[in-house]
Amino acid sequence: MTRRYFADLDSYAESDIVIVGAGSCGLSCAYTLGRLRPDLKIAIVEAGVAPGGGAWLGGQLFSAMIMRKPADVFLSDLGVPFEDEGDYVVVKHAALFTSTVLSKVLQLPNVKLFNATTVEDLITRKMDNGDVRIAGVVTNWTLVSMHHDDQSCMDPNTINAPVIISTTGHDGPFGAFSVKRLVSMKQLEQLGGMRGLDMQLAEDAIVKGTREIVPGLIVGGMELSEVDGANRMGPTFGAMALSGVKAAEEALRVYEL
Ligand code: AHZ
Repeated sequence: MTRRYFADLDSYAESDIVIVGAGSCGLSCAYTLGRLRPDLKIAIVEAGVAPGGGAWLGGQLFSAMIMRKPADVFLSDLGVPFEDEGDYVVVKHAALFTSTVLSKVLQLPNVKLFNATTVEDLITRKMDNGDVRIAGVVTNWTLVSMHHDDQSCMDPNTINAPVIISTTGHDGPFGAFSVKRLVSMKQLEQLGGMRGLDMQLAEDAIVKGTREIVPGLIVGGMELSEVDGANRMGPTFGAMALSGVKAAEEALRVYEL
């Protein structure tokens, strides 16, 4: 186990793409990218021990998962059964979605999930025009990250990659990590701040808004609502899957991978 883990850490220290956060958006992104491009080395860094983020349960602690169309296309591709309710579809238990996308992602030979690992910082490089680009992530085991206040200088690790896709969810104890860091490193003036729940507006805003925010960093899922001041959508997950697909497509397009 030790040899394999450290061989992976060594191999993925230089990755093609790093996805930060293994919630519904990050996992959908990894599934899309990993299958489209088996030649790319993709690292997923997830702070939690259990990958899946907020998607293990449907909204409000109920079990079913609602996905508005056209996310049904993604479910069909994934092989997750659903009931068709017209404008939206229902997966009978959210854990069916999360466990299926996880099992598919984890079987991809070019994807490595580093769970219980937190992204603590972003690596920056100065470009020829003087602007900054994001060129990697600084990581630490989550238990170590949680003790920076009472143990000094526990050195972190790094993963270099030309493309970082951040999907760390909306602000909270862990969330919106990369975009908050962009503000404190003066690469973004300020965050828009996630707005109240509006299902109609929220999903379109997140999918359409999924994009490169600063050179080297694409943001998707609910983390984006903190940048754009978009509404939250509450217990629907279609936009998370489709934002993940869009983040994957953006990565391949912007970086001509
Ligand atoms: O543990 C976090 C979660 O699994 C992980 N994460 C956060 N900060 C991290 C860091 N390093 C590594 N610094 C980190 N991992 O990111 C994952 C985010 O998953 P999520 O399910 O919260 O985000 P998502 O955007 O994929 O899906 C959000 C779904 C919605 S919508 C909504 C609402 O409208 O109220 N609420 C949720 C949870």
